[in-house]
Amino acid sequence: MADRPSLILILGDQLSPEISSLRNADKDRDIVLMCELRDETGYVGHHKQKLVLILSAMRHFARELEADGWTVDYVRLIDAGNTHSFTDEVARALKRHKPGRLIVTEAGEWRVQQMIDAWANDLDIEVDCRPDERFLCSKAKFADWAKGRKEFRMEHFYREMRRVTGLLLDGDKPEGGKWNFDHDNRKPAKEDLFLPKRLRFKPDEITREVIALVEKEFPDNFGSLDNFGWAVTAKDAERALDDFLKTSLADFGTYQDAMLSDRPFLYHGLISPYINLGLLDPLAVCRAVEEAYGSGKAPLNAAEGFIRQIIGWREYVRSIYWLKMPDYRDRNALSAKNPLPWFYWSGETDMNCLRQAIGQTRDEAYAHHIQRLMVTGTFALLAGIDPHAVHEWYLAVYIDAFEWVELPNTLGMSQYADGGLLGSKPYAASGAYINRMSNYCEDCAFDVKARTGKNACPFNYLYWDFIARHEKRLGSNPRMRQIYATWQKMDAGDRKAARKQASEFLETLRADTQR
Ligand code: FAD
Ligand code: DLZ
Ligand code: SF4
Repeated sequence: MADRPSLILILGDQLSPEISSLRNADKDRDIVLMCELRDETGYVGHHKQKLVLILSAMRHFARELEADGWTVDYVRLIDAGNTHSFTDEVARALKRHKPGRLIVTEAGEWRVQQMIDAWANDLDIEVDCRPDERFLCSKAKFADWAKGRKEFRMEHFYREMRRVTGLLLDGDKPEGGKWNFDHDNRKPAKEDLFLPKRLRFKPDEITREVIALVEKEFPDNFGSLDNFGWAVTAKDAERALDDFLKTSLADFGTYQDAMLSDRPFLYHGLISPYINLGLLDPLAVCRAVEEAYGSGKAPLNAAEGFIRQIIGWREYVRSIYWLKMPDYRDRNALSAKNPLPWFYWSGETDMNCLRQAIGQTRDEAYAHHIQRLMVTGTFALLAGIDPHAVHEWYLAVYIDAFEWVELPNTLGMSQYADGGLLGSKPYAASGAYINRMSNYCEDCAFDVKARTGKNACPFNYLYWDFIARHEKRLGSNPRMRQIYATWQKMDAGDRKAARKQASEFLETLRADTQR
């Protein structure tokens, strides 16, 4: 067996020379397999920029491996004979190379892992499937942490991760005496705020070739390629990170939740696609942020807030995904059944907040967390949209979307479809929240202060309708008690008017699902 090569399969989101499947391999003997597949480009209608990023980053990574002495068997999307499935491409490669075994790092998505798990039996090959060590918390470690707990709370998990990594610790105490500095964050931003110009990358020859391929093969997919400026190599991803550390980290915390018209990036990192694809290492990113704090370049509220997103939220949602799949995907605790409105694809709506969030999603394949959670997410929650349709939309339209991270964020955090596993109450809010955190309402056809009436902000009456609709389920939630007390105290006529207007609005919305 020792003289036969190993076949090392690298998936499109495992683009790191440190990936566990390459460890202890023999460059002179073993073969790396990478394949561009229609099964993967088509399991949802990915945004065109996402397709370009992944295919171009795969091609660049293959070229880097070859330059480093590896033999790479790279199957392109339009190669003759491409079967377009991982299983069948592995089967074909087994015939070509007659390896002694197949090595692969576990898949990010449950769907792909199911395939890998069947290969030893179906393809009659020894399969060495290795843990994905880019994550700090293994599946087994999380299962241990979760055992016996009545409820999972991210904040407790996050403290554990701070201890494990040693990030922002002063001995065994949290730096600055507190684990969480969110109290200093979440400020709204003003239009005249100075915003740094963010580093974007001009497409090179490989990327231009992929852009032409995507325009030709996926002409009807959502999104525009005009602004494609994402890094497609680890080197450029590092430059993007440095740019963020220099220009934006210091203000990240303060304006983390703010939203401004036509300012899609504000002080955000813009690095999630790179971490998810393997172009940046999450722990190295956090160490760089810690170092920026240590050398006085960023305040603690920014550094702690940023690190929490990565070692806290990112690790936590991935762990929940693996603990609860596959039935997690089918949950629908609030029995939401309405179809996704057409304007989620067209951006054509008079509601300026949604027009802004969806418009920038089309143009940049990016919206920041609060836009995803409190604009497109909250609207879908209030309007009772089927969480599976919402999940498929988020999985398709964002540059960083992979099911392991997108599904818990969408289905759990944003749509409360897991019944409160991820968050202790739904992220339901009226227009007042958006008005406080953005300038969207200034240019809107609707009046954010009006609860009902012709020009009333739809978030307002939909909010009270949501509260009323789910009283049985949510009324006993201690975190919702105050809201239900307000609802009960409201004038009966006002309550009736809000519910009637919501019902009429939702009826119109249902008609706007197919064009
Ligand atoms: P920053 O705001 O600069 O945050 C820094 C980093 O923290 C991010 O790069 C990311 O790696 C991590 N992070 C922050 N929040 C989260 C979170 N809630 N879960 C996991 N990681 C987090 N993130 C994805 O990577 N892929 C997705 O498909 C995705 N889908 C989402 C869907 C919904 C409905 C919501 C509410 C959030 C989703 N997120 C997703 C989380 C978050 O919105 C993005 O990670 C973030 O907007 C990426 O932009 P950034 O790099 O500028 O992040
Ligand atoms: C998302 C994606 C896309 C669009 N295309 C490919 C591809 O052609 N080849 C590939 O190996 N991977 C691709 N991916 C990423 C996979 O879907 C990813 O590995 C799974 O989502 C598992 O995490
Ligand atoms: Fe959105 Fe309502 Fe504000 Fe218009 S008024 S931008 S619909 S929150």
